[in-house]
Amino acid sequence: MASLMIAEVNKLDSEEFIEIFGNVVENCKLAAAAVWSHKPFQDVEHLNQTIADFLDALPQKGKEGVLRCHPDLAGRLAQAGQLTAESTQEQRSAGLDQLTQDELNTLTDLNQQYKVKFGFPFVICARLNKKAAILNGLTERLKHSSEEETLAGVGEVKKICQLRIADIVTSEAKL
Ligand code: 2AL
Repeated sequence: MASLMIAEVNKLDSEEFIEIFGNVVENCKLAAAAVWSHKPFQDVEHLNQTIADFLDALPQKGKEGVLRCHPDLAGRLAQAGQLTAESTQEQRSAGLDQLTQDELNTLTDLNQQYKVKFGFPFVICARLNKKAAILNGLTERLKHSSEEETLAGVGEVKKICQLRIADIVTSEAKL
Protein backbone atom coordinates (compact mmCIF):
# COMPACT_ATOMS: atom_id res chain seq x y z
CA MET A 1 0.00 0.00 0.00
CA ALA A 2 2.34 2.77 1.31
CA SER A 3 0.59 5.38 -0.78
CA LEU A 4 0.56 8.56 1.32
CA MET A 5 3.35 11.12 1.29
CA ILE A 6 4.07 12.80 4.62
CA ALA A 7 2.89 16.14 3.16
CA GLU A 8 -0.47 14.51 2.48
CA VAL A 9 -0.58 13.08 6.02
CA ASN A 10 -0.03 16.60 7.35
CA LYS A 11 -3.08 17.86 5.45
CA LEU A 12 -5.49 15.31 6.98
CA ASP A 13 -8.11 16.62 9.35
CA SER A 14 -8.45 14.73 12.63
CA GLU A 15 -11.34 12.55 11.43
CA GLU A 16 -9.47 11.49 8.29
CA PHE A 17 -6.29 10.90 10.29
CA ILE A 18 -8.11 8.69 12.82
CA GLU A 19 -9.84 6.82 10.00
CA ILE A 20 -6.48 6.02 8.35
CA PHE A 21 -4.23 5.61 11.41
CA GLY A 22 -6.83 4.47 13.97
CA ASN A 23 -5.53 0.90 14.06
CA VAL A 24 -1.76 1.43 13.82
CA VAL A 25 -1.93 0.73 17.54
CA GLU A 26 -4.33 -2.22 17.59
CA ASN A 27 -7.89 -1.27 18.59
CA CYS A 28 -6.60 2.03 20.03
CA LYS A 29 -7.95 4.99 18.11
CA LEU A 30 -6.99 7.17 21.04
CA ALA A 31 -3.32 6.89 20.04
CA ALA A 32 -4.06 8.28 16.57
CA ALA A 33 -6.36 10.95 17.98
CA ALA A 34 -3.66 12.05 20.42
CA VAL A 35 -0.74 12.24 17.98
CA TRP A 36 -2.71 14.16 15.32
CA SER A 37 -2.24 17.35 17.33
CA HIS A 38 1.56 17.00 17.00
CA LYS A 39 1.53 17.52 13.24
CA PRO A 40 3.14 18.64 11.01
CA PHE A 41 5.41 15.59 10.94
CA GLN A 42 8.76 16.09 9.24
CA ASP A 43 8.90 12.52 7.98
CA VAL A 44 7.69 9.03 8.77
CA GLU A 45 10.29 8.62 11.54
CA HIS A 46 8.90 11.72 13.25
CA LEU A 47 5.39 10.19 13.12
CA ASN A 48 6.73 6.87 14.51
CA GLN A 49 8.57 8.68 17.29
CA THR A 50 5.49 10.72 18.22
CA ILE A 51 3.43 7.55 18.70
CA ALA A 52 6.28 5.90 20.62
CA ASP A 53 6.46 8.98 22.90
CA PHE A 54 2.69 8.80 23.44
CA LEU A 55 2.96 5.14 24.50
CA ASP A 56 5.99 5.77 26.73
CA ALA A 57 4.20 8.64 28.49
CA LEU A 58 1.24 6.46 29.51
CA PRO A 59 1.12 5.46 33.15
CA GLN A 60 1.54 1.76 33.98
CA LYS A 61 -2.23 1.09 33.87
CA GLY A 62 -2.52 2.86 30.51
CA LYS A 63 0.27 0.73 29.05
CA GLU A 64 -1.45 -2.39 30.37
CA GLY A 65 -4.68 -1.17 28.74
CA VAL A 66 -2.95 -0.79 25.36
CA LEU A 67 -1.66 -4.37 25.66
CA ARG A 68 -5.21 -5.54 26.50
CA CYS A 69 -6.42 -4.08 23.20
CA HIS A 70 -4.40 -6.79 21.40
CA PRO A 71 -5.92 -10.12 20.41
CA ASP A 72 -4.27 -13.34 21.52
CA LEU A 73 -2.01 -15.01 19.00
CA ALA A 74 -4.00 -17.85 17.42
CA GLY A 75 -6.67 -17.19 20.06
CA ARG A 76 -10.45 -17.17 20.06
CA LEU A 77 -10.83 -14.22 17.66
CA ALA A 78 -8.28 -15.68 15.23
CA GLN A 79 -10.07 -18.99 15.18
CA ALA A 80 -13.42 -17.26 14.63
CA GLY A 81 -11.97 -15.20 11.74
CA GLN A 82 -12.69 -12.01 13.69
CA LEU A 83 -9.26 -10.38 13.84
CA THR A 84 -8.69 -6.95 12.34
CA ALA A 85 -7.32 -7.04 8.78
CA GLU A 86 -3.86 -6.07 10.06
CA SER A 87 -3.75 -8.77 12.75
CA THR A 88 -4.99 -11.40 10.33
CA GLN A 89 -2.08 -10.70 7.97
CA GLU A 90 0.47 -10.50 10.77
CA GLN A 91 -0.57 -13.73 12.43
CA ARG A 92 -0.59 -15.44 9.04
CA SER A 93 2.91 -14.15 8.23
CA ALA A 94 4.21 -15.81 11.42
CA GLY A 95 2.61 -19.10 10.36
CA LEU A 96 0.10 -19.02 13.21
CA ASP A 97 -2.71 -20.12 10.90
CA GLN A 98 -0.71 -23.29 10.15
CA LEU A 99 -0.14 -24.61 13.67
CA THR A 100 -0.43 -28.32 14.40
CA GLN A 101 -2.96 -29.24 17.07
CA ASP A 102 -0.07 -29.79 19.53
CA GLU A 103 1.42 -26.37 18.78
CA LEU A 104 -1.98 -24.72 19.14
CA ASN A 105 -2.57 -26.45 22.47
CA THR A 106 0.87 -25.32 23.71
CA LEU A 107 0.34 -21.73 22.57
CA THR A 108 -3.17 -21.59 24.09
CA ASP A 109 -1.87 -22.95 27.38
CA LEU A 110 1.10 -20.52 27.51
CA ASN A 111 -1.11 -17.56 26.54
CA GLN A 112 -3.45 -18.46 29.38
CA GLN A 113 -0.62 -18.82 31.92
CA TYR A 114 0.74 -15.43 30.78
CA LYS A 115 -2.64 -13.71 31.20
CA VAL A 116 -3.19 -15.23 34.63
CA LYS A 117 0.26 -14.07 35.76
CA PHE A 118 0.26 -10.54 34.30
CA GLY A 119 -3.39 -9.63 33.70
CA PHE A 120 -2.80 -8.66 30.06
CA PRO A 121 -2.08 -10.71 26.92
CA PHE A 122 1.32 -11.69 25.59
CA VAL A 123 2.17 -9.28 22.74
CA ILE A 124 4.92 -9.78 20.18
CA CYS A 125 5.45 -8.38 16.69
CA ALA A 126 4.28 -11.36 14.65
CA ARG A 127 5.71 -10.04 11.38
CA LEU A 128 9.22 -10.17 12.85
CA ASN A 129 8.87 -13.65 14.37
CA LYS A 130 8.01 -17.14 13.22
CA LYS A 131 5.98 -19.59 15.28
CA ALA A 132 9.03 -21.25 16.89
CA ALA A 133 10.41 -17.87 18.04
CA ILE A 134 6.98 -16.92 19.37
CA LEU A 135 6.63 -20.11 21.42
CA ASN A 136 10.19 -19.75 22.77
CA GLY A 137 9.70 -16.05 23.47
CA LEU A 138 6.49 -16.70 25.34
CA THR A 139 8.12 -19.37 27.48
CA GLU A 140 11.02 -17.00 28.35
CA ARG A 141 8.87 -13.93 28.95
CA LEU A 142 6.64 -15.85 31.37
CA LYS A 143 9.62 -15.79 33.74
CA HIS A 144 9.72 -11.96 33.88
CA SER A 145 8.17 -9.47 36.30
CA SER A 146 5.05 -7.43 35.47
CA GLU A 147 7.10 -4.25 35.03
CA GLU A 148 9.51 -5.99 32.63
CA GLU A 149 6.63 -7.42 30.64
CA THR A 150 4.78 -4.12 30.37
CA LEU A 151 7.93 -2.60 28.88
CA ALA A 152 8.61 -5.59 26.62
CA GLY A 153 4.98 -5.64 25.43
CA VAL A 154 4.93 -1.90 24.68
CA GLY A 155 8.25 -2.31 22.83
CA GLU A 156 6.55 -4.90 20.61
CA VAL A 157 3.52 -2.61 20.11
CA LYS A 158 5.91 0.04 18.76
CA LYS A 159 7.38 -2.44 16.25
CA ILE A 160 3.90 -3.54 15.13
CA CYS A 161 2.93 0.13 14.81
CA GLN A 162 6.00 1.07 12.74
CA LEU A 163 5.36 -1.73 10.27
CA ARG A 164 1.70 -0.76 9.98
CA ILE A 165 2.67 2.89 9.38
CA ALA A 166 5.19 1.79 6.73
CA ASP A 167 2.25 0.14 4.94
CA ILE A 168 0.44 3.49 4.86
CA VAL A 169 3.09 6.21 4.49
CA THR A 170 5.76 6.36 1.80
CA SER A 171 9.28 6.73 3.17
CA GLU A 172 10.69 9.54 1.09
CA ALA A 173 14.33 9.78 0.09
CA LYS A 174 15.99 12.76 1.77
CA LEU A 175 17.21 15.42 -0.68
C1 2AL B 1 -0.42 -9.53 17.66
C2 2AL B 1 -1.19 -9.25 16.52
O1 2AL B 1 -2.42 -9.36 16.43
N1 2AL B 1 -0.30 -8.85 15.56
C3 2AL B 1 0.93 -8.88 16.09
O2 2AL B 1 1.97 -8.59 15.47
N2 2AL B 1 0.85 -9.31 17.38
N3 2AL B 1 -0.99 -9.95 18.83
C4 2AL B 1 -0.25 -10.30 19.93
N4 2AL B 1 -0.96 -10.74 21.00
O3 2AL B 1 0.97 -10.23 19.94
